[in-house]
Amino acid sequence: MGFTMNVCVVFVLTCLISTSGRVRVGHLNGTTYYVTTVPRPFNLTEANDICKEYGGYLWEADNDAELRFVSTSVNRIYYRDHFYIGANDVENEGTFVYFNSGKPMLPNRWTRNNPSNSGDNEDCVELISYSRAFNDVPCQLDLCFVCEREYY
Ligand SMILES: [Ca+2]
Ligand SMILES: [Ca+2]
Repeated sequence: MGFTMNVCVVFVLTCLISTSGRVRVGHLNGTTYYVTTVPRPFNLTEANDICKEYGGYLWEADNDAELRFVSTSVNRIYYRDHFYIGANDVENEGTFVYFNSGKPMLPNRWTRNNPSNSGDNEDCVELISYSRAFNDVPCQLDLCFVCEREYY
């Protein structure tokens, strides 16, 4: 009986993840965070639309508590540690803003020697979860991304 139950639970979870293409990573202060499960080149509009299908938008870290929570949560439940977030400097090189709100990105939370704009081609931003910090990267890397949804 216990064994059968476990198999069912695992099966249901697998189905949910494979059909929706996302994993819920946690919930903090009225917001739920998700990561996608299939790494792919990043298109901000397209990715934000995918987050909208989940009722949210691309993740915008508003403060250190949120950055810490999301980093720790993805480390705990997921085997990837690099994720695109909803920030970019496409419009104005070196000025990073959030895609959905247009607000300035959380300042001074870069990994060492970043933002570097290496190869003059780093206009998207990844979270490096074990560093709890960001790095500017090309938008064409195969990465999953983080969505957030305000919880009702
Ligand atoms: Ca750049
Ligand atoms: Ca960089």
